[in-house]
Amino acid sequence: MHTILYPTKDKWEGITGRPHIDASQLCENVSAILSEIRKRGDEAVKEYEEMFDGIRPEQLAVTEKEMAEAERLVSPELAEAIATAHHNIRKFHESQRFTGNKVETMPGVECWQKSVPIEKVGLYVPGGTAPLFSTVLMLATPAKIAGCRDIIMCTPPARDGKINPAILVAARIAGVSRIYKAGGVQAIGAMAYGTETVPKVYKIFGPGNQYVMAAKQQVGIADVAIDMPAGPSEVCVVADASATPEFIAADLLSQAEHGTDSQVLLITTDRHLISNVEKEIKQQLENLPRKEFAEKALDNSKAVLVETLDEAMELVNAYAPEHLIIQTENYNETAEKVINAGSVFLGKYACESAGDYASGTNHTLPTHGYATAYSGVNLDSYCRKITFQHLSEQGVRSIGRAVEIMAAAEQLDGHKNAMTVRIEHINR
Ligand code: HSO
Ligand code: ZN
Repeated sequence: MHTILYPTKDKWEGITGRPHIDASQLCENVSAILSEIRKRGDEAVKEYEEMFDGIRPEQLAVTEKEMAEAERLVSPELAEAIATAHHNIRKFHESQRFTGNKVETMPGVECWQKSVPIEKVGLYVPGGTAPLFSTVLMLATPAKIAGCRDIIMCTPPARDGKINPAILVAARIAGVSRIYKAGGVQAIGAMAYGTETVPKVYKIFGPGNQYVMAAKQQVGIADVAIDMPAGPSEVCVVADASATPEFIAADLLSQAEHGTDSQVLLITTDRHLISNVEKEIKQQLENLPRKEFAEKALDNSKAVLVETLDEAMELVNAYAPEHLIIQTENYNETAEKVINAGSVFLGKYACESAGDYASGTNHTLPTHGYATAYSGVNLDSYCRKITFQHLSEQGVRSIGRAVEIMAAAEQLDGHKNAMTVRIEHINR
């Protein structure tokens, strides 16, 4: 970790900036693959599977037999842990249900919103160095609660043609309707356009590498909605002298082990804490199987010493971290200053892992500074708010004149007339 002591504000950009992702070369490759999927459907998906995942799936859809086999392969202990996590994720996302009120804006003019689920959603779950079946729960559980009719999922098979059994078990528990063996750009294309086997969806969710992201962005222009843009995962820890270095080191490492491009930032008011955390990191790294990833990520990470917690929080808000852990004596007070963050963890016991897996909050969150404008995935991500209105005769009397005058001023006589014929009707 690089230590930065009392940086002045003109140095902040160097701390908050993310590495620039050059997507131009990548975009061409991605759009070439997408257009093949659009043209040739299943056949193209299978070809790219063979090219990129080293296996040509005989059929894309996961069978009932494969689901049953997965259930046998997952240990009862793991199945129970998944059930615990699912219980909490469901409980928290159920509490997000929307109840719209009818509002009478003027006598006889009633307006209201109704939350209606998106009928067809597509979830993407990456394979990669560690198959993250927890992401299945995070994406599918709220989709099910929202009432989405078709919840499909794409995930790449391993070289033996199989999908990690925990991914399949999590999908079953969370209520995924259909699973397909496809990864990368080809999976995104299949869900965006539809193929003979994979149905077209209206919105695509889920993380992925740069190619998956680029694909989501491209299909997101005209073909489907997407959850959010994304970059590498990141955590920011704010701590004062009351914090426990052992916990902070563990939190930073838990993020760093995700991948070499993970972002880790420690902001503190206590100079000693930095060296103590560094000592702890060294020790804990020794026993970390994913040490190599973590070390590389830490090479690009920073520990920043600031004067006050207010200044710390200003820097946090400028950075807009995906995850923010606050380990200060008065963490509730510190937390009141949060403006830009994806998900916030308070006190010394709320580690990011709690939210990554089992507390109930969602772990699909805005990265790369998008926390300035985006929320993480939640129940609303799977719904649209449709507005309704009703006007009585009295309602026409209430706003009819205003509508006529505004329409005339916009020189839209057709608009004006739609109200005028009604005013005349009720005056007849
Ligand atoms: N920290 C990741 C989610 C995750 N961690 C899944 C472990 N498994 C992004 O929020
Ligand atoms: Zn994680």
